[in-house]
Amino acid sequence: MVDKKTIDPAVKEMMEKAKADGIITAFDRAESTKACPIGHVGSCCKNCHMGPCRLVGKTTVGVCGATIDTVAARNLARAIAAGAASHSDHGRGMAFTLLAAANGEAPDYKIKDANKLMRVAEYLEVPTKDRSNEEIAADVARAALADFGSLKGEVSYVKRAPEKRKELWSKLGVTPRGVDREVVETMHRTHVGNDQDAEHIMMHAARTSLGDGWGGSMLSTDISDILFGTPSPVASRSNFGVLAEDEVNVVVHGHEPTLSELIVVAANSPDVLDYAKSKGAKGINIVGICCTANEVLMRQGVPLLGNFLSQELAIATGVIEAMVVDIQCIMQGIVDAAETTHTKIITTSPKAKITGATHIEFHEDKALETAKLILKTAIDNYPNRKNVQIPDYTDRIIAGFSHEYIAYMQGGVYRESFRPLNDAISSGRIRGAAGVVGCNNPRITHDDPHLEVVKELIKNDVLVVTTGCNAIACAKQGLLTPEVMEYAGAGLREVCEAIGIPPVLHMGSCVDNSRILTVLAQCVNEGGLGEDISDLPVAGFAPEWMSEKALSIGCYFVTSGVRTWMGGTSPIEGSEMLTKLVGEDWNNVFGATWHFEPDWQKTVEEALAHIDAKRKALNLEEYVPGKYAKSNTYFPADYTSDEEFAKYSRTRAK
Ligand code: NFS
Repeated sequence: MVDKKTIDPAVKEMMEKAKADGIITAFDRAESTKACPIGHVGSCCKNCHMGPCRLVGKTTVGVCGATIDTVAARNLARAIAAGAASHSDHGRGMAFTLLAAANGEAPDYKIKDANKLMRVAEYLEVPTKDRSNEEIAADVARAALADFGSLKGEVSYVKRAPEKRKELWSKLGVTPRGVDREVVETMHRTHVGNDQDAEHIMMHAARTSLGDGWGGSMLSTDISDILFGTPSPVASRSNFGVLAEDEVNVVVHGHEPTLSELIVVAANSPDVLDYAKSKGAKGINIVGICCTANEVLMRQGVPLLGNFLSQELAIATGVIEAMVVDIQCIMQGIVDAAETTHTKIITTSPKAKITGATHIEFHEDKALETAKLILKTAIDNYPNRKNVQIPDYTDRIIAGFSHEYIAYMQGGVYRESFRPLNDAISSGRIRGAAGVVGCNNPRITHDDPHLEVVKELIKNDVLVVTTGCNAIACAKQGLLTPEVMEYAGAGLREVCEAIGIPPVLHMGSCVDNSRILTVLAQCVNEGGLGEDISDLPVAGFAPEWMSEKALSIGCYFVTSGVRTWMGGTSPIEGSEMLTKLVGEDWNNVFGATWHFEPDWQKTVEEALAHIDAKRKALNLEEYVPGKYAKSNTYFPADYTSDEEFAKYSRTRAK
């Protein structure tokens, strides 16, 4: 059990209200449902009906003879395959939407970023000369769809990786061919009586995860940019205070921007607004939860209500007319929570229904019409509010740092490059960079390791890029604004002030972790920091992970060359061999290792030592803390303590 359930004051306030209203949340269920100690460490095999075999105590092999190492590797590989499938099936959906838009079958969608379309066409080898955007887009969509079950030797985007990394993957036989093929092969290999060598199983898990990162997820990000625009910095707000007392509140929750973008459009149409006013509301307030929130924040500035663990508590406010969900990270518990209030849970994806929810299926050919119907349902519900309470906490944020914008901000349209960033790293102004990403987990104090890891990194001059629920945690506690320089080390602060960026860059949703891969490849290709991603002084973190998608991300970070730490307990703790394989031996295979470590402080210490070792190997200038300080007046003595943090945090009552 965790000592504290959350550090977010708004979430705390809602927990009290939920308790009073009889709403049971994931926080409560995590307390009453003990994790199965055998499955939790990867030692339970249920891949056939001779079992499940629980490999514990004197039982060291399953009925078929499978060892604990084989069982743990099969479980991990299957989880990675499920994560890769989720990201990539989302990506496939985006490709189908682009195809429909290009063919005129989805009239409410347009090609918003023609420049990006041209760049993607080049990657996918689609001819562009003397062709209309629609013709190009249709071929781009077809090429993307073909990539999923590719007949070729490799997914198209592998070409975006540094030469050395591509050669390594090819030598190891892990270059992903197509994510469908890798996922299917994982399921095949892990069926009873098939691949029974842990190391061999994990090599294929690596290939599957690479199919996600450099295939499905990267395509998803690129196609979303073509359809809805490539993000650039946008200001917005976050936390429960974004809910409006006198407007119809609609929460978009899930992952695909296809629906949420259209809901934003519909909410601004005069007929819908007039209808809302006819019911006594002043307007319509769209806010987001989970990664769909990051998608519409980055492109439309839609405020963030909260991350994964806020979904049930949001309902407890009593002011949400509709929670509109599509796919992934949606707790079934929201339906029960909604029973106590007037909130309508509306499922929309043909792939995901929830018993007890209202299903209004969303199809691209009638996108705006469906979005309006959903909003009308929410508006009709506005007069039904009963017991309302909005926690009065909010903070300002700046989000929207796509890899394109990061290149642009370092030199403008004509001179965009990664040179200033690479130079800042070489000189030791910036010690290194880290991607901090991933979920919440009620078995870990909500948002606590997320924030501590980020604060400690920037204090130590490590530039942070963030996505997913970490990005939302940072947003809620004031870490996504330039003012957060107060927490940053002197060198990092100087660089960020010169470029005009915060030291924590919001890069989007979880599929947008592919943007981080692109940035890493661009840093290598810029020159001066080695020849491979594994040469860079960088690290990856998922401090509060829980989902299979997070395992796929962790695995592709590592197999792309980024040493990575996942918080909480280890899903492979049952196998010493497997723990050593990914945590030590993979350094000689992929040039990076993968760690599961509950002590966040230890993860940061190890990461800083790792960053320094990489700097040394590259013969970069020695990093000296405070070397670039103009004065130390802006260094709070110990701003990682709760008191100091409270002083500097701008999470406050409105
Ligand atoms: Ni990603 Fe985790 Fe979900 Fe987003 Fe949040 S829980 S793996 S961060 S919302 S996908």
